[in-house]
Amino acid sequence: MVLPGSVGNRQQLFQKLEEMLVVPEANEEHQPFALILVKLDHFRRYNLTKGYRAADKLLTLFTQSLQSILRPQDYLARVGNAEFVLLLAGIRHEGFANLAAAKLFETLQNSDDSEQQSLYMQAHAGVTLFPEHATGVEDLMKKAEMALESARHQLEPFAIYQDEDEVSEGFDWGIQNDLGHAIELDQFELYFQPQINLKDGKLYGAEALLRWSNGDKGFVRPDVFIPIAEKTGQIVEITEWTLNSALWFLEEWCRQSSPIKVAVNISTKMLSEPDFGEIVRNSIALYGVDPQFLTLEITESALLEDMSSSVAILEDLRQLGVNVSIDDFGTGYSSLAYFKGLPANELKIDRTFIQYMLENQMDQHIVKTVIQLAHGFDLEVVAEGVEDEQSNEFLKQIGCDISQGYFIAKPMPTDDFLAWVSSNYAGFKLA
Ligand code: G
Ligand code: G
Ligand code: MN
Repeated sequence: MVLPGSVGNRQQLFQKLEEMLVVPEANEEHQPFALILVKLDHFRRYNLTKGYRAADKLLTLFTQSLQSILRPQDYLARVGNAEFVLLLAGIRHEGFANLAAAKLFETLQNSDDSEQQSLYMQAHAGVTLFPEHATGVEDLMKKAEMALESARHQLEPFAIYQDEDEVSEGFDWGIQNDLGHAIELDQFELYFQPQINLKDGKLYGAEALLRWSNGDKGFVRPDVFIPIAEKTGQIVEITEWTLNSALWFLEEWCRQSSPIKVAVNISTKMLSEPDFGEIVRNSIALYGVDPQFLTLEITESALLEDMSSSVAILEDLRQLGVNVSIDDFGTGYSSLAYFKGLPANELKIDRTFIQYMLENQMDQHIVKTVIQLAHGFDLEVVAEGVEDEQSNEFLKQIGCDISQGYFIAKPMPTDDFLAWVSSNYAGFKLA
C-alpha cells in the first residue's frame, strides 16, 4: 500500500542512518538524534478480522499521526508491517526524548476515531539516543527493540533504553540475584487455567502457570525469568517448587472432589537434568497422588534438542502413569518420524494457529491436519489460546478433544480457580 507523505522503507532508513552516523571531523561533534521504534500490536489480527481495506485505512491514519509530530529535519520510515521508525534530529538528552515520545502517544490517544484509539492503546515504542546509547545502525535498532520489550513488560506505552535492558546476551543479573531468594521470600504463586473436554463440556484439567511477584520491582513474566533460571541452574529448584505446589493442590482437590489432571510446564533445560525423573517421582511420592493425574508439558523444541536421554526419562515416567504432553506444537520443526519415538499421550496445538484459524484458511487447514495426525498416533489434542465461542465450536466440530483459553477462563489464583469451578462446573457445558 502507498502511505501518505514521505515515508521511507527499511533500506532507505538504513541509508539515512549511515549518513547520520558518519564520524565527525576532529573539531566537530556528533549531531545527536533520537531513534523511536513504534509497533502496533495485534495488527495481524485486526487485518484478519476487519479486512485489509479497514486495516490499510487505519495504517494510513496511524502514519499521519506519526507525521504530525515530525519537524522538517526529522525522518519517518516503515520498517515492518505495522512497525515504524522515527528519527528526531537534535535530541541530546533523555529528558527531551521523553517529551517527544510522550507527545507521540498523546497524539495517538487524542484521535477522534474510537477504533483507532483502542488500537493505539496497543502501540508500544522503544527509544534510543545517538550517540549516547549506541553509535552503529544495528546497535541503535537492537537497543530500541530492547527498550520496546521492556516497555511491554512494564505495561508502559514507551521506554527509553536503559543499560539494565542490556543483559549480556539476555542475561539479567538483577533478576538472577532476586530469583535466588524468591522461594524463601514466598514470592512465587501458581495460577491455574481450566481445560474443558469438548465432547461433554466437562472440566478436564488445569494448567499450572507460574507467577513471580518480585517485591517492589513487581511482577516478572515467566518467559523473562525462566530462561535466566535455566542459565543459572536455578530452574531445578524452581521446577521442584512448581511440581510440589501443583501436586499439593491436586492432593487437596482429590480429597474434595473427583480428580482432574494438573499440567506443569517443564522447561527444556530441566528435561536434560540427569535427576529430572527422580525429582518428579519424589514429588509424586511426597503427596501420594495418583500419577495419572499429573501431566508434564514439554515443548516440542526441547525434545528435538536432546532426544535420547530425555526420552528415556519420559518413558519411565509414562510407565508410572504420568501424562506427557507436547506443548506449543507447530512452532518447532517436527516431522512425522518424530512422533514415533515419543512417549507422549497428548498434544497441544500452539495458540498462534488457533487464534487466526477462523479467518485464515491455511491455519484452519493446519489445525485440522494436526488433529487427524495426532489422533492417528493416539494422542489427545488440546487447543490452546481459544479466545471466542466460534473458535471453540469450530474445534469441537473438527474433533479436537480439549479446549483451553480466555474464552473459558484466564489463568487464576487457586482461590479464584476453585470459585470459578464451583460456579461453572456443575453442569458446565459449552454449547
Ligand atoms: O501465562 P504465561 O505468561 O504464564 O506463560 C508464559 C510462558 O511461560 C509459557 O510459555 C509457559 O509455558 C511458561 N511457563 C509458565 N509457567 C511455567 C513453569 O512453571 N515452568 C516453566 N518451565 N515454564 C512456565
Ligand atoms: O507456552 P504455554 O502454552 O505453556 O503458554 C501458556 C500461555 O498462554 C500463558 O502465557 C497463558 O497466560 C497464555 N494463554 C492462555 N490462554 C490464552 C488465550 O486464550 N489467549 C492468549 N493470547 N494467551 C493465552
Ligand atoms: Mn504450557
